[in-house]
This record gives sequence, structure tokens and C-alpha cells, in this order.
Amino acid sequence: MRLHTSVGDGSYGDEMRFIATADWQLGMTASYLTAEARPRFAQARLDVIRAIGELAAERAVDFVLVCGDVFESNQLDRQVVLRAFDALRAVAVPVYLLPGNHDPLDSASIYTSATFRDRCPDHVHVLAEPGPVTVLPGVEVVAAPWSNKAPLCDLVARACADLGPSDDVIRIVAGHGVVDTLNPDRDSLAAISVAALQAQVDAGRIHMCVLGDRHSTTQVTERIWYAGAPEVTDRDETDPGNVLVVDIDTAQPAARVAVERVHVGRWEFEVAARELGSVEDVDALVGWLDGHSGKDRTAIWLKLSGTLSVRDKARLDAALEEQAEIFGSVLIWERHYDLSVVPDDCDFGDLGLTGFADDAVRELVQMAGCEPGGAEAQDALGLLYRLTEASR
Ligand SMILES: [Mn+2]
Repeated sequence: MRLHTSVGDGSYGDEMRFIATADWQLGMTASYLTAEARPRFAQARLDVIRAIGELAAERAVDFVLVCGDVFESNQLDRQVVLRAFDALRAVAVPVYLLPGNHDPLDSASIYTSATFRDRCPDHVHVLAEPGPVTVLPGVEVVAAPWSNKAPLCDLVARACADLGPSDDVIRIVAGHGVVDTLNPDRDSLAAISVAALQAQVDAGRIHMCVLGDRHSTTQVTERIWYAGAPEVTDRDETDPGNVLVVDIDTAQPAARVAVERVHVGRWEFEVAARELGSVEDVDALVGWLDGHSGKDRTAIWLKLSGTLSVRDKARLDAALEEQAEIFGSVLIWERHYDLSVVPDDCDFGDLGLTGFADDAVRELVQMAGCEPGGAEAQDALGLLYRLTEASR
């Protein structure tokens, strides 16, 4: 074991240290990003492995533990696996991979594919068997791998079932799945019982439990944590982009565990709700987008409501189209869209329309206030406005 002598007042002894992470979801596709941004986002998921390697060196950790969903699925191009291995070579310490619900150890597992078997670097290990495995002298990881997509029991409880006293060993549980205290479906057979796990902690049989599945870093109890995804995967995540650096006092593992969350992710997914009622509101939204840092690594979902004139809506559409070229993506979230376009007298009065075009505008203005067809008429007015303005 590599021992870390603490600095400061020396009130605790030597330590073992590891990085806890999960849910790398390598190979995931992101259809909501622009075509240009998608490969950059995929690359970011690999780059974060290198960032973890740098952090591992900086903090002199003993190993890296990845608690499930390393891969988005068991059916991925060999390119994803080969690139993952290339990135993993930048991690100088042993790396332990736990199969999760996306990458279970079933008959079609990516972990048993020819590419994986033939090309896996020597320092990368798959936690294929449930139960304890010695990762360092005096340190065990108690693994709870998924062997299929629909387990019929609490895999973590099962992996811990036969643990004896931990007199001379530090034990870290590696699991994946939803804990019962956070699961709306409490009757789910596979839910991880927090009470059962905490009882193992209280009995001193385990000293830390790291879980995957929840992509937001979450502390469940003092020693039960979801590491979270090191790079964001979904707009509903509250605290993604982190890994955990875990210190355990080797002399008194039951006495002290220190968990530090370290941000390593570079992408940001953001949801913004705006009520728009004037050109000033439109300009404020555009100004907010303009001032955003890291646009090329940011995806924005807009929840828009309110009422705009045709002219102001056209200004908004043009600005959002432009911003969408710069950001990873700028999307209007359809399910939360409640923006009405109400033609006012100024909208078309200045454009000098005559004849057929003028008739069309009058007809669309009438339709815009009615159902069905109101929304389509509003869109058509906006388009007509922008085309007319552009051709002037
Ligand atoms: Mn996951």
C-alpha cells in the first residue's frame, strides 16, 4: 500500500486514497447537439478520463474505482473501446471497472468481447465477480456487478452478505443502481437497501460505499455516496461533472473517511426559463446567451413563455439561430413552450406590402388568433416578416 502521511497537526495517521467515479457512459450519442458538437462531446467523455489520470497523479491516489456504466451499452463500435483503452493508459494507477445496468456482464457483454479481452491494458481490471477482491495489500473492494439488465435482488446486499469482521482490512463497496431511500419505486426488487448497507458500516465491516447510476454527485449517508458522472449526460442532472477523492485512515478506518468532490467535467447543460413580453426581454435573453462563457461546450434548453409581436419574435428567432451556431446547442424545449405571437399594427405597416402579400398578411393575422391553425399562422407571419425584411 502506498501510504500518505498527513500534513498539518498530524492528528491522524497514514492514509490510503482513491478516486471514486461512475457513469462514464462512453459511446453515448447526444442527438440534441448540433452535428458539429456531437464528436466534440464524445471526445470530452474520453478527455475526462485523461483528466482523472492527471488528478490521480496530482493526488497520488492508489487506484481508481469506476462504479458501473463505464460504457453506454454492450453494443458499441470497437473504436469506442480502443479509444477508451488509449485514454486509460494515461491513468498511471490500477483502474477497476464495475459492470452496471448499461454494460452488464451478460452473454453479449462488451467486457467479454474479443476487442476488450485482447486489448485491455494490464492495469485495468473488470470487477466481474460479486464479493470482495483484494486491490492492495490490506484493501478490498466488495464488488456488486450487474450480470443482466433486470436483477431480481439487491445486488449490493448480496455482495456484502458473507463479509466477516474487517480486523486487518479496509473495505470499500462498489455498487450500481438506485437506493431505496431515493427510489420512487420502493418495491423494486433491485433497489439497494440503505438500511442494510448502513448496518454493515455501523458494524465496521465496510468503511466506504461508492455507487453509480445517479449521475449527480449525491451523498446518501456519511459513507455512502453516488460519485456522479464526470461529464454531464442530461439536462436534469443537478451536480454532474465531479469525481470523488476518498481518503481513509489506514490505522483507524472506522474513525475517519474524508470525501472531496473535484470538478473535472468541461461541458455544461443548462435549462433557462424566460417570460418574454417586449423587445427588451428578447434583448436581455440574447445578451445573456452572448455573455455565456464556454459556449462551444454548453447546451441550453429554453423554456419560453409570454407574448411577443411578430417583429420581436422574428428578432428572437434570428438571434437564437445565430447563437445555435456558436453553442453546443440552443434548443427551445417544446414541452415547455408557451409563447404567443400577436401581430400588432407596427409589424407589417412599415414593410410597404401591397396586393397579394398584403392580403396574405391580413388573412394570417385573422387566423393567428384562432384555433385550429393559430400556431401555424403565427409561424407563417414570422417567416413572412423575416423574408420581407431581408429582401428590403
Ligand atoms: Mn448511468
